[in-house]
Amino acid sequence: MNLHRREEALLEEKLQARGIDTQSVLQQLQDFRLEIPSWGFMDTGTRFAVFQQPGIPADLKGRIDGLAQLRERTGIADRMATIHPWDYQGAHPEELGSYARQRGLSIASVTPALFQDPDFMLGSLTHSGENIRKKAVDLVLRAMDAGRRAGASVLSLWLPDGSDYPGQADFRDRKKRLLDSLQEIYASLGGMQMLIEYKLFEPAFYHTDLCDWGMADWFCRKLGEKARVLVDLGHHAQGVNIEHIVAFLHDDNRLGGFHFNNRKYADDDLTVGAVNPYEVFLIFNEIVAGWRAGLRRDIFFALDQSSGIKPKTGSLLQSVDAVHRHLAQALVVDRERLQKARGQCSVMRAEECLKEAFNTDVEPLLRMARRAMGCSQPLLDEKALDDPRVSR
Ligand code: PSV
Ligand code: MN
Repeated sequence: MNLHRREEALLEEKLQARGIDTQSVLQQLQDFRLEIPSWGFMDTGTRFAVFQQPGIPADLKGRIDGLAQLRERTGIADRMATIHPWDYQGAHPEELGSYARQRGLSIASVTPALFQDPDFMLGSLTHSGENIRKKAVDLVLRAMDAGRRAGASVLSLWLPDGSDYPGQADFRDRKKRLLDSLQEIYASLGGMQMLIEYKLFEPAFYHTDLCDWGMADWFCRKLGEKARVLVDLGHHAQGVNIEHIVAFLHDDNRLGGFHFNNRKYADDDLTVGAVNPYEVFLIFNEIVAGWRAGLRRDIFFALDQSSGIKPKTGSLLQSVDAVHRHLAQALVVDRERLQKARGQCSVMRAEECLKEAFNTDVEPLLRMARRAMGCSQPLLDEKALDDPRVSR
């Protein structure tokens, strides 16, 4: 037996002792799918400068080629989150959709970029000017139309709306206007689903119209079943317990999707688990627990990152790997023992159950899952670390 096979057999034995069926874990690792943001392949930076990287794809087709490389190495990254108008300029959405499909990939969601037009400086869907608000609604409808024609089934909304100074905005009026705008958009959804993302601050620094999960959920409930909350890990205040929010929303059928990244201070879109891998594990632990309890499985998992200083494809690979890894760790939690420890009010035993899973080296499981998915390349080899758009 070579070293890899020995490691795999050993882990299988270890899991058996925890009452965990390796085959079922492997199946769940293969069934999992992760969406990649097209903007993860674009140049980015800070508000001080944009750093240009060589060989950045000029259009969505080039970004889809990048996605094909991710799928080849990870098996699970096979769908693209797109942004309108950036990804759709000068292109036929249908053609973009079939370009993806020919490669075994898909365009899964569309987000309207409501944050660049100077007309939206003081608000988009919340703006006090009827014309401007209509312009924002039209932009969302156009994005939705383009996305739908490309095959997307999800309208993912994030608003830059907020104010910078006390007195500037009438909170109540903006709330009403936002509901009106969203209702108009919701009425055109057809078969699509709507995800509503919240964010604590930025670009606005005093108030944000959708600043937390409670507000996002309030709008979703007013709209209807097709609207659910999207949790972006970078969009909370310091120290907020995101896994608690996740469990709370999931339990109520309101958890629609994720934007995975990592924050240290604010929405800095660091690669997943770069600073706090335990948090990602704890989030997946709640999701897996919810799934075991029969809660809905159709959650849209996506990355939301765009590294300014790491090579693009390599850093996306790191994040896909981290997401898959922490899911695997959550799948090997000994839930019976955890339940028992909680029943005994043994804080120590309960915590140790989670730490045991987090400290399990799940690399052999990931390797087996990727092998079964026909991945032909190692996930993070020297080429991926050096990047210049990787390739073999
Ligand atoms: C801005 O914070 C942001 O990263 C949001 O998280 C959106 O998901 C994304 O941009 C695309 O609009
Ligand atoms: Mn996001």
